[in-house]
Amino acid sequence: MNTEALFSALDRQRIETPSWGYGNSGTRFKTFAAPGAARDVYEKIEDAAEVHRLSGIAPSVALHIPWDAVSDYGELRAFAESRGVTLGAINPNVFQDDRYRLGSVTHPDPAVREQALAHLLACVEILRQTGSRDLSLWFADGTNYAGQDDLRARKRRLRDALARVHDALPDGARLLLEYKLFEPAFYATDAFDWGAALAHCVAVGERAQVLVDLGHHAPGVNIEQIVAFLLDEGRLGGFHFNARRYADDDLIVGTANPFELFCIYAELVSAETAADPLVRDTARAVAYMIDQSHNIEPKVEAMLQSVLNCQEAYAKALLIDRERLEEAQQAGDVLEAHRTLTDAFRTDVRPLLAEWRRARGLPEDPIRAHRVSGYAERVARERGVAAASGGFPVHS
Ligand code: AOS
Ligand code: ZN
Ligand code: ZN
Ligand code: ZN
Repeated sequence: MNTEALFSALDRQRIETPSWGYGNSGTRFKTFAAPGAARDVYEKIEDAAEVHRLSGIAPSVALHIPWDAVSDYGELRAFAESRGVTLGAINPNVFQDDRYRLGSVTHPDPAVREQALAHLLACVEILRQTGSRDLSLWFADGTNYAGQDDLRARKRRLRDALARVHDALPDGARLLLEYKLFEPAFYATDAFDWGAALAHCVAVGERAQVLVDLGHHAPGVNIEQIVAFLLDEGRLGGFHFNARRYADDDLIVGTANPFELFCIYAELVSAETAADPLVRDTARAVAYMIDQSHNIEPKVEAMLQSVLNCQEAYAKALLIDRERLEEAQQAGDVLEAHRTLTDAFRTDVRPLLAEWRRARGLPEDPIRAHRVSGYAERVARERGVAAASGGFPVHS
C-alpha cells in the first residue's frame, strides 16, 4: 500500500471513547478519586473533545443512561457539537436497580421484565434525539447456581425483549448485542458468548449485530477468528476495545496483547476490501468503541493512549503485504505466510503516524502535547477532587 492510500485509510479511522472512562471508577475494592476527573456528562464530553483534539480520530463519545441522563438531549447534542464531537452509542443500564437482583429482561417476574424493557425503549427515544446510530446492549442477567432458574425460559425472555427493541429502532439505527462469559452472574450468563449473541441477532432482524468486547472471553479464545466469522456473516456490529490478562480487566487497549489487537485489525482491513459486498459493508460500518474504566491511571491520558494504540494496530494491519500473503497461503507455505503478518506487525509505524499527524496539523506526539498543554492541571484546579462516585459504580 502506498503512503497516499495508507494516509487516506488512516483519515477514515474513527474510535469512539466512553463517557464512563472519564469519571472516577474503580474496582470492587477501592475507587481512587482522581484530581480533575469529570463530574458530569458535560465534563466527560469536554475530556472526550480533548482526546479528539489531540488525536484527530476520536470524534464521538458513547453515553450511558442513566449515568449521563439529562432533561434535554438536543441541548446536550449541541453542547457536544460546540466542542467538536458528536454523541455516539447509547448504552442503557439495566443492572443497577434493586429489582434486577434476579435479572432484568430475563427476570422470572414479568413486571420486572417490563420495567427493563421500558428503559430500553426510552433509550431508543434518546437515540433519536441524540442522533446516535447504535444502541449498545449489555445485560448483567444470569444465574449463580444450577437450578436457580429455567435456562431455556431465560433465553426466550431475552429473545422477546431484543425483538421488541429491534422493532422500535428508527431507520438507520442498529442494536448491538454484547456478550460476556461471566460476571456478575457466575453460573450462567444469559448472553454468554458470540454464538448465542449471533443466534439472537439473526432471529430478531437485520439491524441486530454482535458487539465484541475484548475482555469478555475465556483465556486462549481466538478473538480474531470470532471477528472474521461475524464479519463474514454480516453480523459484526462493533467493538469494546480494552485489554485483559485475566477477565474483564478493562485496561488500556493494546497493552496486554498487542499482537492480538493487530490480528483483529488484520481481519477488519481484509474484510474492508472483500469481494462480497455484505462483508465489505459490514466491515465499513463497524463501530470502534473503547470500553475502559480506569482506576489508577490519569483518565484523559489513558484514553488518549488507547486511541493511539488502536491507530498503531490499524496502521500495521494496513501494511500487510496481501499479495505475498495470498501466494504463501495458496502454496501452503506456512511460515512465509506467518512471516508476512509478523513483518507488518514488527514495522515501527511511529514515524509514519507522526508524518500523518504533521500533515493534518495535529501534534506529532499527542501524549507529550497533552502533558505539556496544562489540561490535566487546569481541570484538576477547576473540578477539584470529586468524591469517588459517578462513572462506574462504586463497589464496597
Ligand atoms: C460490562 O462488562 C460491559 O463491558 C459493558 O459494556 C460496560 O462495561 C458497561 O455497560 C459500562 O458501561
Ligand atoms: Zn480475595
Ligand atoms: Zn463492554
Ligand atoms: Zn466488560
